[in-house]
Amino acid sequence: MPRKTLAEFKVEHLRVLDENGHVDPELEPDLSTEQLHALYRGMVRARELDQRMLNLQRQGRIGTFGPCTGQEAPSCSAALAMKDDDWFVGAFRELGGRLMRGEPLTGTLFFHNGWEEGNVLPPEVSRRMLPFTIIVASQCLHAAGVGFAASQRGQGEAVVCFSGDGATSEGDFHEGLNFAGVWKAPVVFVSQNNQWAISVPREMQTSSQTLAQKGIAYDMPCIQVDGNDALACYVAISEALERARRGEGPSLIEAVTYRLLMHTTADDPRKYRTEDEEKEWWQKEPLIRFQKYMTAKGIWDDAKEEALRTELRAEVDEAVQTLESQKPWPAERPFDHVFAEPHPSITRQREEFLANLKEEADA
Ligand SMILES: Cc1ncc(C[n+]2csc(CCOP(=O)(O)OP(=O)(O)O)c2C)c(N)n1
Ligand SMILES: [Mg+2]
Repeated sequence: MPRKTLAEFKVEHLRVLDENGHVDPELEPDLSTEQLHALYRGMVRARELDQRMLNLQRQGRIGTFGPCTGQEAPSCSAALAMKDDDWFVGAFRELGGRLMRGEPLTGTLFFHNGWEEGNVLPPEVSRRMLPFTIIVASQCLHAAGVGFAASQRGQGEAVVCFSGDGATSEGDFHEGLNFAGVWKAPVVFVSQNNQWAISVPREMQTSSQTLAQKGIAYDMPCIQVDGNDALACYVAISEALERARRGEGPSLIEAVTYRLLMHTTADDPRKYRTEDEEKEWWQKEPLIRFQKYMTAKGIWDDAKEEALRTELRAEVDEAVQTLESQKPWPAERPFDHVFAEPHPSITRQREEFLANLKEEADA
């Protein structure tokens, strides 16, 4: 019997804007000036808040958080491509997209100050967004379920789910993709390959040539994009959303990017990577190339940049003031949010925690 080839696969890479902001006109999406401005504004807004949060954390004014600097493009592009009724399922490095979908600046400030309430969207935000997920890759399971439910309702909702490169080595990632595939759930999985899972480099935690190809196992279309190119991210996510809405099931997009800062403010990247590597990636970061692209198109200039930065800094100032004008926070408050109903184990832990606090105060 001759051997037969049953299937062959290829993985494409997509880039629309190069590092200098030059666009490939064949691939350029048809976005209005208003949309391009909104996308850039979303990315700069995340960068401004991220930088301020880093300063606040260093001054002891907020708790630990994971900066998103350098990774603004994938989630902001997704927010631009999504409809209001779609579901945004993030991990913990999608600040830009969350803000573009209406989360207030105070949300992340409260949350990273230990106030779980920061995760609750105010009633006027109608766009759908699941809370922050710290448990690596667990959101892929939620996304598959949300997508399945959406397909049962049949109202054309889709889901965009973010995870990291490290997440692709977790069981939850594979289980989520597997069932999304079986159910033909309308889910766009975006894997933000920022090269690092804390101190573990991408090549030490998976031998796959690309992360995109992990979708092939679940029979879903997959593509690798330049994740610092907001236009490539937008094109790939839009195509995958259209496919999802047509009932053709999930897709996997690998967005190649870089975590320019520390994993979280509790981490020191100097211990495991070189400054040269970081410098190289600062040359490729997403904001500068987008600004150059808009400038070449004649829709951006220094005055607009200055005005945008001034406006956003004032907005961030105001959010920080709101955070800092809150009344003192009861230290045991996080126990309120573990379960909807009181639970004996949580009640016991709360009591133990309060007893320890009292002991420390009396000491
Ligand atoms: C299930 C689980 N294991 C371990 C951790 C600790 N942890 C938090 S983030 C992280 C690395 C995640 O790497 P990646 O998926 O690449 O996302 P990135 O932080 O780079 O955005 C780890 C191991 C966790 N939160 N959850
Ligand atoms: Mg990573």
